[in-house]
Amino acid sequence: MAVFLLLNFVGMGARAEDGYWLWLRYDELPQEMRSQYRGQLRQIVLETEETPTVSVAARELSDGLSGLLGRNVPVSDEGARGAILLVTGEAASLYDLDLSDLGEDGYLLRTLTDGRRKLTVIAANEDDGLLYGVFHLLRLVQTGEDISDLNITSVPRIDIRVLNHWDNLDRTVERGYAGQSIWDWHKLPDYIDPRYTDYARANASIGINGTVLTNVNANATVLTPPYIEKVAAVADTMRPYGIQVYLTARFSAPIEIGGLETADPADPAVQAWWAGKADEIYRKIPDFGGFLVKADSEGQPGPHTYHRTHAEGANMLADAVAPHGGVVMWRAFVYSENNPVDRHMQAYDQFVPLDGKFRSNVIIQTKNGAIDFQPREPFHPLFGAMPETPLGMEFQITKEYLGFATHLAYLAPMWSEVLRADTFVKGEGSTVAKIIDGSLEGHEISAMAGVSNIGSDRNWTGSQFDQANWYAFGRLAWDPAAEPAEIAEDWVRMTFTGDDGAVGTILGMMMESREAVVNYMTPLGLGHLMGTGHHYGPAPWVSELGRPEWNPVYYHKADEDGIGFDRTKSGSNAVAQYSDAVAAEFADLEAVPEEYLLWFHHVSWDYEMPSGRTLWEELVHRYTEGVRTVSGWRGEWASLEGRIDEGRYRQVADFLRVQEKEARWWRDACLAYFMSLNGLDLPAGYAPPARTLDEYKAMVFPSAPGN
Ligand code: GCV
Repeated sequence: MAVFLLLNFVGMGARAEDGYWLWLRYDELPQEMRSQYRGQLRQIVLETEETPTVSVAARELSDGLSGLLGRNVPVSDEGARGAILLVTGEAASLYDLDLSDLGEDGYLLRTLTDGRRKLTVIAANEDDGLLYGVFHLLRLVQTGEDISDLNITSVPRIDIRVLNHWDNLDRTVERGYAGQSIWDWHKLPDYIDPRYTDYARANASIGINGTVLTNVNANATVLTPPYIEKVAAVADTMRPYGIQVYLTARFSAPIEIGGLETADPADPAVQAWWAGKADEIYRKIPDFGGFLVKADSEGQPGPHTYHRTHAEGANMLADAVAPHGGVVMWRAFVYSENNPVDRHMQAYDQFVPLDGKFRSNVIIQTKNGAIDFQPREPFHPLFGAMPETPLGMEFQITKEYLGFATHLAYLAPMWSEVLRADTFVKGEGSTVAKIIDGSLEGHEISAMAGVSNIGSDRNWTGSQFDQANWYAFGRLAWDPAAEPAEIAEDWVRMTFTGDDGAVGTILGMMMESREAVVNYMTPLGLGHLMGTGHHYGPAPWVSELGRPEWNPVYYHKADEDGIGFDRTKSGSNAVAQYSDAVAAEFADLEAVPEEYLLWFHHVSWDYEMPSGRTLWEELVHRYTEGVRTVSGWRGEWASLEGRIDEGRYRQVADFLRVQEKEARWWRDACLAYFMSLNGLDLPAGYAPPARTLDEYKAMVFPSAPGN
């Protein structure tokens, strides 16, 4: 019985290896790693006013280092040997530190020698910068880096680094695969789940400074007084960690909860209602960030009902929050069932004419691609097409289209691919990253949003590996030029193990993973072949849904002769929405990058690919490669048994088995379907689909998660 209780306690306990502690585990480092820090990192000295954020920073540093080094690293009064100084403002001049380029969130990490004393200094203009510097130092120690001669300056490229929770007030999460929403609205504001603090810690550790608590498919109830109290309680918990709270604003709220008959943004009563609502929110939450809005999109209300533009709608809300320093993030994810134009082109068509018409505190939040978070999409043509308007990036961390929680797909390479893409709008080097960070056009505000993958599952994200996507989002929002492999390596070392061999194996799997998913789901520029509604599994045959662009056949356009969406002049001409240089590349069948081939071209099955294979053979090859890669990981992961704690080892092993099964299902179902159209055989040596097309078509998943 005693043994059972003990085991049970360990299983449930705070330090059990179940993924709860994310990359902030702070377990004692092996002796050979610890020894290099001897003489350094002995105590923490505050050369700054002790605010709530500074207390958090000091506690985090003390707890973290004490755990990692296996000895107490206290906060003490005076800087003896081995001190870590937390320095802000005036005190920096004592050490000859120049903080002038650090802005609000940047920091310096320096090693200084003062007589016989070796000091490690973390300096910043503001407390939040100190906190970020603390987490950077902790990361260096966690990953065993040499810190004997630090000279690091780090300043975020993006101002607003924000998670978007698509969380509903009843705790369901749209496109959530990690259990219920962590926001327990029913018990707020009286019960503050300790998890909120751990959430805040994790976000602060990667530089995230904002959170939108509610779904963009919004519920006006969150703007009523009782809910504002609840939001204020969450904001109070987030504040010491430098995290501002934002809400989604339902455009029709003045009617639904305000008793007005209209939500027309030109109506003075509507404007007054929103201004009053903003005042009410800011009275309770003085640092409220502002509103995120999905309007006139997928059934959400918006200004079009009143024949007003997105700019008129956004500006009304912007005016309401402007006196308080708030912003409006207005989404560009719009398309209409009544518009026969290629869905790819509709956001550009609606927004480009509005360039220059938005208030200065409006950011147009734009998904990375023009369709919807597919495993691979070319960058959205809006990037570079609205020079007068700050454009924010929206990435999806939750893997709605990349295998939900069970598939390993490390997303930083995908995000990086988009951030590094060159729009050529101002000549070579006009990257998407420079548009987002405001440097290309000189904008004052910048934002990057990640649709959260967080839920109340013990491991937060539904799988161990999906934590890496949350982690990488924060690191890329801070520095869009950061290397995905370096981010991944830090994460692996902090999360799983510092054993170099194991790190190499895991890193290899992660870095292959996104491409593997592309291969077994949507190779060569295919997209949106997923099951209806829930988007689980393959359904390329679906053709009868009400709106044309809800049907996979709309996207692949496969028939007897060929496959792919012609977006050149002979088709929708979506390529024309890109700059001339990019349009010329995408429009040219010979020049278009292979990975976007079928995104922009309808190509015959016997088209000869650079590999020498026909298009059909290449497609079969890619689908098969995708499955083969996943099968390979199972063996690689098995080689880590005993080197990774049992709980997490087992869960990953099981999930890889699921992924292999589902990758095969994707391959087989897609190939069976395409063969039914083109009548071609599989090339020699490739296994036939395991089941008939009818069997794949008959599979239904009415209860798939996240829908
Ligand atoms: C929140 C896709 C998703 C929807 C999501 C929408 C959006 O269509 O499937 O669940 O709605 O994008 O981004 O608004």
